[in-house]
Formats: sequence, C-alpha cells, structure tokens
Amino acid sequence: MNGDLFADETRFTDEALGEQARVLRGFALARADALLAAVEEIAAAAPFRHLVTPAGTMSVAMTNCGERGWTSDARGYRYSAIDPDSGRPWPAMPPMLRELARDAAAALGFAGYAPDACLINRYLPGSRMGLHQDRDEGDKVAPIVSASLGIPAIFLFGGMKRNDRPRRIEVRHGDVVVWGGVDRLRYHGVAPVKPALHPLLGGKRINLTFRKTV
Ligand code: MD3
Ligand code: FE
Repeated sequence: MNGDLFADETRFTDEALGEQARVLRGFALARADALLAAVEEIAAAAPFRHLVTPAGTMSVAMTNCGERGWTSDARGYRYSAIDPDSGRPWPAMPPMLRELARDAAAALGFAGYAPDACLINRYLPGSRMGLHQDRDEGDKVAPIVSASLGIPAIFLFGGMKRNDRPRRIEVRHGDVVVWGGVDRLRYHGVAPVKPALHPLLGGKRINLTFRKTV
C-alpha cells in the first residue's frame, strides 16, 4: 500500500476477538453521515442524559431508540418501552440503523438479526465505562452490534470473569464490533476517552449498541 493513509494498516484490519466476536473496520463508514443525522433526530425527541445507577451517575450520556430502551435510576437498571424523562415511547428505530445491525451480524453468520433496542452512548473526553457484562437482555446468545462514530476510544475486551485481564482494542469512526454466541457474555468496557477532534463530530464519540432484549 502506498503512503501514510495505510501506514497503520496492520493495526486496523478486521480482527477476530473471539470465536464469535469480531471488529469490522470501517463497516459503517459509508453510512456514517446518515447515522449521525438519525442520532440527531432521535436526540431531539429523547435528549441525551446522564443516568444514575446504584453505583452513581454515569460519565457517559445516553438515549435510546427502538421498541425498548435501557434506563436506570438509583434502584437499578432495566429495559423500558417508555422514556422515563418524557413519559412517551422511545423514538422508533430508523430502518437504516436496523439494516446496519442486520448486515454486520450477517457478516459473522448471525442471519436474520432483528434488534428491538438501540442504546446510544455519547462520550466526551474523560467519559468511561467500567468493566461489565450486558446481561439485562432476555436473549443472551443473539449478538450485540456496536458502531463507533467520532473520536477514537479503547474498548476493553475481557473474559468471562471480571478478573480476566482485558485486551485493549482501539475503535475508530466507522468501526463496528459484533459479539454473540459464546462471546456474548464477556466482560467489557471503555477506557477514559482522550481529547481529540473529529471532522464530523468535533470532540465527542457516539456509540450505537443494538440488542435483542426479549
Ligand atoms: C462485549 N457500550 O452500552 S459495547 C454498553 O462503546 C457498552 O459505548 C460500549 O458496552 C460503548 O453496554 C459498546 C463494546 C464492546 C466491546 C467489547 C466487548 C462490547 C463487548 C467484548 C465482549 C463483549
Ligand atoms: Fe456493554
């Protein structure tokens, strides 16, 4: 390959993270503008908010679209069909988002993936997500699909036990991660995001995670 554009090619090609987990580099790139427009429209109806959990207030701001959304208060977290801030259903999941998730899941052999929830996370410099498992979903085998937009972040990709030392995987604008089946319940998190500037998003990172919650 020629020149600087591909200087880090070896670090940023598709990568197997587990038997049924993979990073698809740039998979969402061609749809990034449309995804961002969709996120803005969703956030206009269901604004980003810093949820409170039993452990404290999250540094990541969140909203949702789809039939259900992930939400939390001091008593605990859950999926809810209603946005507790507005008392209305979450905004519908735009077909574009549904199709991205379906196409990415199909690339790992999960045919016919039909998520019912999309959690949208907004990170500013310093925002982080501690190691956790996604286990509030009824279906613990169906994949979760995650699309990253904006400034880079380091995913912490752990094992089945909290104490397993996580791998650090940099994810950039347009990258998609899919994990399902045997890798579905791995511990994971996001290291504190470093300040950076992205031409489309400025100083922030948006992550969309698609789930099948029932
Ligand atoms: C799963 N969000 O919202 S999942 C979450 O970047 C969440 O905002 C991440 O975890 C974020 O619950 C996107 C990324 C991820 C990375 C590694 C994993 C999920 C993983 C390894 C195993 C299982
Ligand atoms: Fe998670």
